[in-house]
Amino acid sequence: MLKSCLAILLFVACSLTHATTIDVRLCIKSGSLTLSGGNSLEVVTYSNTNLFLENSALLVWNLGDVVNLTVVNNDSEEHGFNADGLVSYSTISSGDSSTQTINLSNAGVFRYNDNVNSPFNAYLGLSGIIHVKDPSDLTPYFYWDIREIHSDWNPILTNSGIVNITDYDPDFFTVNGNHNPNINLDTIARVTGNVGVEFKIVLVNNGLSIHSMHFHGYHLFNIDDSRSPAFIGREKDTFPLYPHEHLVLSCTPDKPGEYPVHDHNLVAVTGGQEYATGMFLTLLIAP
Ligand SMILES: [Cu+2]
Repeated sequence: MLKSCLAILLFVACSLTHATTIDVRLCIKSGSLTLSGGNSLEVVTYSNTNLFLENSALLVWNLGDVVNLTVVNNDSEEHGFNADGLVSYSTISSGDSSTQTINLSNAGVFRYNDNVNSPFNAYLGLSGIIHVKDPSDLTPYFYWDIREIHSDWNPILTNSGIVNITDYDPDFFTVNGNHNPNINLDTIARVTGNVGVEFKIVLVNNGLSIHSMHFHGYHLFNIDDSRSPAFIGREKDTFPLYPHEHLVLSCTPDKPGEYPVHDHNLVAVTGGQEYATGMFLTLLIAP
């Protein structure tokens, strides 16, 4: 009998000389993701609470800390856990768990995912964002975990069925498991700020398609790009993001206003063929 998973959320101030050790428990659970137009689909996610999460947990840890990460598999299939450059687990059987200790010696963004049955388990929701943050960085951060869903696939994949990657034709497009207009209620995603005050956005593409996020109103700087260091430093208003890659953008707004951000591939602004219930949100900048 597995004991229920505990929500462990620690905000710890740390100095460079005193590493803090934190215990984090991620539980693999399946459940229902609410989509636009009253639709819903079964997904599988990593939850850091005792509840099912519609989108895998955002993990923000401090540089220098030590994380004891326990992954509990409450699903009926075997799963794994992998974050390139950080940690990799061997397969975890249904009902089993596995713990590893991670020394956070490098700041940065890491995509985590279930590398079992790749890329389908990660597609089903078993993928997310780890941000190892330098505690001296006090910039407000926002996080966009972007992905698509091919609604025909989920009932097949969650019942151990097989799909053909060449049939991929996604019809729902989400940010943090959410969509326009509800996404603007997600304080992790929805940028709110002030003129002259820098903010940063971490973007991770946990889907299987390329997305290209287009910002109205402002130019942003690419300050971290997993695809190529050659892209870092560019100032632009549209940023392509390839599957399983990440970007970090910086912006210091020069004017107040509410400006849209959306995927320039306009099919991704839809949900169930309805416009504009996909990847569309706004930046709200006060004077
Ligand atoms: Cu536009």
